[in-house]
Amino acid sequence: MKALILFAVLALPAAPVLACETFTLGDLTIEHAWSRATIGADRPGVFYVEITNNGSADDALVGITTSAAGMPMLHETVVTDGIASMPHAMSIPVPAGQDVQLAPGGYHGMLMGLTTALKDGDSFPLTLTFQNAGDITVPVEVLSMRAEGPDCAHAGQ
Ligand SMILES: [Cu+2]
Repeated sequence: MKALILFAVLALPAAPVLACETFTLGDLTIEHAWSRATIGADRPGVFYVEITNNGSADDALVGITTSAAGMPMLHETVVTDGIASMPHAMSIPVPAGQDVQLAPGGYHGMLMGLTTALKDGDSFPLTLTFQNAGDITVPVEVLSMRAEGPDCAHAGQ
C-alpha cells in the first residue's frame, strides 16, 4: 500500500498541464483556462481564463457553454461599500491590443448546475463565444480547491 501511494505522488509531475496550453482564435489568444475542485455538485463551479486581443478591432466575450454545467454564466465581482456582489455580465469587453483576465475577485465564469463534482486533476471542455471572433472550445483544467491559478513556467516558451 505504501509503495502504491509513493508511486502516485511521483507520477503527478508527469501529468499534462492543460491550463498552460495556448489556443488561438483569429486575433485572440486564449490561455490559462482553469477551474477549482468542488466538494459536491450543489454549489456552482468557477471558470477562469486569460484572453489577449492581438488585433486592431475590439471584441467581447458574450457567453460560455459547457457540458459540465446546466447553466454556465458570466459574472463580475463588484465590491460596493465593502460588500461583494456578483452581477451577471452580459458581455466582457476584450479591447484591441489588450489582455483580459477572468480571475478570482473580478470577471469570472460561474458554472451553475454542475452535472458532477469537479475533481482536482480532471478537465472538461468549455466553449467561449466572442461577438466577432466566434466560438472556440478549450479544455479547462480543474485545480485544487485552494488554487489561485495554474503554475505555468513561461520561460523558454
Ligand atoms: Cu459568480
